[in-house]
Amino acid sequence: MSSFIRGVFIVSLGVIAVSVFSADREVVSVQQAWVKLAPPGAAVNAAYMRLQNQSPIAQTIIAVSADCCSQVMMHESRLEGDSVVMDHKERLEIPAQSELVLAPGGLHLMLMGAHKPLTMNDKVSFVVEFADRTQQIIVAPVKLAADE
Ligand SMILES: [Cu+2]
Repeated sequence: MSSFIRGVFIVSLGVIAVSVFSADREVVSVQQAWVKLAPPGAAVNAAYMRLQNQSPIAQTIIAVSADCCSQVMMHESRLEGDSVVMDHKERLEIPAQSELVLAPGGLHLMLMGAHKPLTMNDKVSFVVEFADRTQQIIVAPVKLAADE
């Protein structure tokens, strides 16, 4: 219960901050954002997207929150022997004038502690916080697979 309350509190703060800062930030454009529909009973969901940085300086994501869930972590999947393991990332860097791809089998956002199970076509609203303290909202639908 306490973690649920903390999650709501953080999201509220995020919304207030975004209304102040959103005009500053058109540096990163986001394409093909989606949240993978999880099997019934799953405790977590994963989100994927392409982040394009048109600016001449690298952009670094230091934290992400979402309205659906008490916590969002930045992860990278990799093979270790026959099993897939996930490394926790403290930050995600989008190189200058380049892009960072979050896709199944690699980098992803891990959504923990959903307030209710996510279902097809739900929209998840993320608040992404960058190292320069600006924030950006990303909205992603829940789907079975990425668009082709
Ligand atoms: Cu993960």
